[in-house]
Amino acid sequence: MDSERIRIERTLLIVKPDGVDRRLVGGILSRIERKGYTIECMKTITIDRELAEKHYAEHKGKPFYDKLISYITSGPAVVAVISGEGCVGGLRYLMGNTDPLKAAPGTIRGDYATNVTKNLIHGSDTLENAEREIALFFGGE
Ligand code: DAT
Ligand code: MG
Repeated sequence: MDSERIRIERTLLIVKPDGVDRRLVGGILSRIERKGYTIECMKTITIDRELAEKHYAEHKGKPFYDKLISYITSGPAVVAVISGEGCVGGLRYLMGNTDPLKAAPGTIRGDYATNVTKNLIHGSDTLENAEREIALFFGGE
């Protein structure tokens, strides 16, 4: 076995408000666990504007920014730290394209969503952002 390939990572998962509202949390977590990843910790919170703006700071000024912030703060979301081998990229692959209409069938967004704003799920895009986002949502816990 090539043990050098095994790199255990951590990433931040958010099941966004429409995922909670549509009762898709269990189905989404089930796919992530079935892949082989571990739910390290998890909570349901309504993300406030200040936290949302920190989380999505890189998108400030973009045409979809206001819609994104009002959507992510619109109701309860489930936030979790996921761990496992290569899970930063691995979770992104399970999620599918940002635009659910371009996401392949078999991916979470491809199977359960149609709208680019209500795209159900967030996963950190780099190791560096994963650590930043985990600190933002779970710092001090
Ligand atoms: P991802 O969530 O796949 O990492 P992103 O970081 O580029 O995508 O964008 C963050 C969120 O912003 C995304 O989940 C949905 C929204 N968004 C991105 N591009 C958009 C667009 N062109 N129109 C509307 N919303 C968009
Ligand atoms: Mg992103």
